[in-house]
Amino acid sequence: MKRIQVIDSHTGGEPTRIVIEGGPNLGSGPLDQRLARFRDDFDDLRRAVVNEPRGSDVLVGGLLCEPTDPNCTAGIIFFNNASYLGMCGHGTIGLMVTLKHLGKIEAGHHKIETPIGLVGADLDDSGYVSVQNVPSYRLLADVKIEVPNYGSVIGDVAWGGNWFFLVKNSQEKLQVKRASELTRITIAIRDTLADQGITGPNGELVDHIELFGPADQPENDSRNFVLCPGGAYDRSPCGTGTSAKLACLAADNKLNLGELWKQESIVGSVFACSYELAESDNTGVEKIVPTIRGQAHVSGETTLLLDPNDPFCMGIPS
Ligand code: PYC
Repeated sequence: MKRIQVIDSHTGGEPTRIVIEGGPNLGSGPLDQRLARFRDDFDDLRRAVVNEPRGSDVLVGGLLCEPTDPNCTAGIIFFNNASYLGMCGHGTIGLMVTLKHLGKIEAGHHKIETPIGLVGADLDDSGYVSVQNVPSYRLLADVKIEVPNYGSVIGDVAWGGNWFFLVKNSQEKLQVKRASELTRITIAIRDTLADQGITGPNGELVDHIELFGPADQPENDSRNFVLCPGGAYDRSPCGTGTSAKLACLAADNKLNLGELWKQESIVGSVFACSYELAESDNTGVEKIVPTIRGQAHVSGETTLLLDPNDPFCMGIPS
């Protein structure tokens, strides 16, 4: 019987499961190489941790890794029911609160290694975390697509640590009771983008779709609905999705440097965000460094049992 120790938390309603013991041995190379090894040699463990019957489509997993850089507090590889994530904002907030819960860190500034680069994370005594995400940018503006049985949709393609399509002309009411309908619509948008070959610069699938509408609460700037790659919707405002949103707002001169943007999720949780300009990386593309601030709560300490006699030991493929 294999045992995997995990800590569960949620960030604004969106769950994170951090594997702290019993995960695959991926060696000590750079995290992008360790992610490739996870995918190639241990993908069944990804499913075992996050898929049903132990997990659910909503759950984001994170494998806690030794960082290669001794100045980093931790390394992390995020994954979900479909695949692996470059970065995860709500998951990084969950990771920090998890490490605090385990007594491994104190409040203060920390650097975290991810497969797509370093991120910063400031943990408060109050349990709030401000994540300084990877440089984010808008790739394409005002892309118009015809979505079968739905109509014309206009949006931007942007990177915030994952690839997003941010719909600009949605009139959909963003209510949690409409989650099934919003999921159906955003899956149709995602499929149309793929059919039309609208991708990231190296053919990456634009696999996260965001709808925006007016905030419910007057102190917030916007409400969103975010479709994740495996078909679930993000209960939090989505850290990487809000980073992509900030990149679009900055590109349109609709949000100034350092100005606060309060993004509300479909369940009403909020990330308070702002951006700075990123250092030039010689690509000729202006990028921003978003800061995403939110709160997570630890919700479980669990040992997962992987019984080889269980026909669904390695999870139900989704
Ligand atoms: O917070 O970045 C995020 C995220 C990505 C997928 C689910 N949450």
